Amino acid sequence: MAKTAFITGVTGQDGAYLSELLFTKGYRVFGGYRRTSSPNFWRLDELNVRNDIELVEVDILDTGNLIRAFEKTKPDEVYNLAAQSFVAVSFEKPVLTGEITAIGVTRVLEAIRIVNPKIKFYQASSSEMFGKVREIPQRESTPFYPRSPYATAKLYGHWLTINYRESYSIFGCSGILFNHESPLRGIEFVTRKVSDAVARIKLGRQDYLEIGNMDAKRDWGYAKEFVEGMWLMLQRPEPNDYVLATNENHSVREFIEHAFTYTGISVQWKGTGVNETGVDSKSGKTLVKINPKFFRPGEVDQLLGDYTLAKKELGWEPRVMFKELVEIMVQRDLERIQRSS
Ligand code: NAP
Ligand code: F7E
Repeated sequence: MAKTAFITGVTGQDGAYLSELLFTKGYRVFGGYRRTSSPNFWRLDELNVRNDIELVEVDILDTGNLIRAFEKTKPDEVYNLAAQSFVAVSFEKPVLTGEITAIGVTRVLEAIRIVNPKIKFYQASSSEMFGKVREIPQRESTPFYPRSPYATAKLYGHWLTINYRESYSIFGCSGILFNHESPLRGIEFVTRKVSDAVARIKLGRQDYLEIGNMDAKRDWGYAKEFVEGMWLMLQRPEPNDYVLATNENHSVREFIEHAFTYTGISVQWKGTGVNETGVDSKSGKTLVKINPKFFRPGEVDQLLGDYTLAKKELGWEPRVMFKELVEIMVQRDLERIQRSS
């Protein structure tokens, strides 16, 4: 019989790709989305999955709401992707971030425990939990050192998943996912902000890009592949926690350089600190400026993941690496912007 999955946060980047993946595996997919005056289904439309998902209004701030949703839909698997996921906003809204990203996990796990403790559970943990990194590269056993209210909230959800596994035998897996990006990434995250701005600059719709700390390094992978790892975790005989990463890291600066290079523009860096600019090496036109408003009170300087365990136990490994990822994103933004003219 076909399996049933419930995805919280189905309107987000990963929710869209995970739905698409689960349909290829014959699942019935219930998608939890929160009520707003104008729900945002653009990602589901881009992947053409909106009509196949059975959409259910669910807010992870409300336990009763979750209990009723699981009672009605009777899922075999729950993927908890809902979160206030933007690190910068977590410094502005630390309490709300805690309510959604940390306590939200308790609400989902309690609903599972009450409705049917045999439901398999995936928790979207994050490489941000490694923060001020204690070892390089980071693996499942690396000690955590969160550097933001977001990372601290994720750490709570991570340990709670382990706690419910040990206390109530709930099949709970925590995926410690390093940054994963795609053309469906929210525009506020640095990769998509850059791919969109570079495409606009190339097409003459924007003059320059304003950016924060260009020296931060991230291990950036492709979201479409990372959701495969989420599903694989729930198919194992025993639950466990896994790092998913590419084991390569690059700076924000490199991301910008390669994005411009892909469009045929070569960037040259001039000046230092907040006065640094990126200029078009042919025309001398300023293309990149630093704006300190994008600096964070606490920064994660570098992340690099070791996915050995996922490769060994799940047979998962990344295929799309840095340069191809940048190109996929810039290309899609060029097409989008051209279409919208
Ligand atoms: P995303 O695009 O920001 O999506 C987050 C989702 O959560 C959206 O659907 C959002 O709904 C929903 N949401 C927020 N508050 C909610 C609430 N109170 N009740 C119900 N739904 C709520 O994030 P993503 O990139 O797909 O990431 C998926 C998950 O993985 C998140 O938990 C994120 O923290 C985690 N994660 C992401 C990465 C990454 O690199 N992408 C890495 C590690 C972990 P709206 O559309 O209504 O805002
Ligand atoms: O920042 C720097 C910024 O916001 C990456 C989330 O999915 O991945 C994501 O968190 C880096 C940081 O992602 C700008 O300071 C410079 O060092 O794209 P980001 P993130 O903070 O790494 C993890 C794994 C998650 O779990 C999160 O949910 O880029 N940066 N200039 C900038 N960042 C942004 N957003 N905007 C800038 O202008």
